[in-house]
Amino acid sequence: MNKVTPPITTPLTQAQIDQFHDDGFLLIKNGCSADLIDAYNGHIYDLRNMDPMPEWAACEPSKRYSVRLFNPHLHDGFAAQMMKLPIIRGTLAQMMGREAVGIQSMFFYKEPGAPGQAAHQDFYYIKNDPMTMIAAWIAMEEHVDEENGCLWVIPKSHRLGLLPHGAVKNLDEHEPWTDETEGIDLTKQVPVIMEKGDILFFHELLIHSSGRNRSTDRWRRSYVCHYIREDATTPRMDLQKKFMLY
Ligand SMILES: O=C(O)CCC(=O)C(=O)O
Repeated sequence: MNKVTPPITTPLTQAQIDQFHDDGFLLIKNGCSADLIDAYNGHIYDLRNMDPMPEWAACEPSKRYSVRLFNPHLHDGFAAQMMKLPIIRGTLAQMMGREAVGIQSMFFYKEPGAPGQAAHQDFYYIKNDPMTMIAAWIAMEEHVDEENGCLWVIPKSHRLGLLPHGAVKNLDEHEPWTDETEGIDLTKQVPVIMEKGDILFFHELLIHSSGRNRSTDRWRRSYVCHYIREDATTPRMDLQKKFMLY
């Protein structure tokens, strides 16, 4: 018997779809319930708190809550389910005009003091064809703001095309091992203040960054997944597995 495709939701109004294409990002308030976020946070904490840590999640024990967990959805059922939230599936299909598939996930703990990410465009790191990639960034804290290292974006910068990237300049704020977009006016960045369960969708060419977590007692956890249209491909060998969202 043929498998029936589960019905898909249409969470966005036409005005929201237009806003996403116009600005390069769209914030959905309360996209995920707080108790689901709490359960996922607890689960992810337990993974890195294990001794020994599972091989796929392992890092230097002193850095267990500063180093991001990379691609947990490939190893962990809870992480895979969080990549497939129905609101994300429906939103992406409306933005892309067709079903999306997940290709990458990252869980950021960003404990107090942890550095942020220098300004960049995701397409610089993850080429894909046709260019359809969108990120869904889920806030996993009560408050995500300038102090604990929220995301900053340059509205409409996705219209600039792919810009050159070079060495990170401000090592006080940002991890040194990434690259930074060059030749842009960073004063145009605006902070995206979020609350637990809010989901920010953003275009692969949107310039975005985050600062160091300068709070003394607040983490800045987030779960970020990257999606491409179901018919698109990426040459990245580590991201070949396409995760259906149903
Ligand atoms: O969450 C952050 O601090 C940065 C995330 C980011 O740059 C990304 O997902 O591409």
